[in-house]
Amino acid sequence: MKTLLVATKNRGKVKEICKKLAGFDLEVRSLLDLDNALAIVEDADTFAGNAIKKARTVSDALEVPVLADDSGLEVDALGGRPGIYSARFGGDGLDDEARYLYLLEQLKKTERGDLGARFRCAVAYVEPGARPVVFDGTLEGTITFDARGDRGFGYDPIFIPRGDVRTLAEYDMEEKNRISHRAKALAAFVDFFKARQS
Ligand code: ITT
Repeated sequence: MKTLLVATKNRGKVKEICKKLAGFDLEVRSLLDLDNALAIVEDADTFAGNAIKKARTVSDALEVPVLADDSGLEVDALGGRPGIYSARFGGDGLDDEARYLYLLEQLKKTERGDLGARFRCAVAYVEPGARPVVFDGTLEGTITFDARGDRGFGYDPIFIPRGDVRTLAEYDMEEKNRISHRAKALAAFVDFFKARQS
């Protein structure tokens, strides 16, 4: 069985990616399984750029194929922030709840009624010596001040996918994995991967 290394330390991402790639003849590993502390500098100004940096850094260091995910939440009333800064919004050292509460505080300050938002995900796949391939996914929705749900991770408790009344944190993983930004990007990766193997 082939091993696919995913260049992430985010446990929420690892769970969703493993589930999405289950049934494939692949052993999925993440940076959480390695002792190797690789320094990855995420200084690109797009999701795709950062996903490529993560995948390329790890693939070059370990000389294996690597998948990476860069993702985040864009809030219209905040001019698209936090976007690529989603993991660090409000500063280091905040947990997920403190971070989404910080976002809600920023949103209150704008005094705009616009609650439109979207999750974005770029998945990059890099093989040693090959050019990176990138797949994108988006999930449109709105922000709610009534945070609820205890599944998922990150900003899920304050995000309501378009056409629903539940937050993403009220979805079980299978359901989130059918509609999410990450699921869409991974589905495109799976198509690419399958086509290459046949
Ligand atoms: P790695 O770089 O190790 O993969 P990270 O969490 O730092 O982990 P990113 O730089 O891509 O990853 O930041 C993504 C952030 O966007 C993540 O920490 C969450 O705050 C948010 N996010 C992304 N996808 C999400 C999802 O499906 N649900 C909720 N929040 C999400």
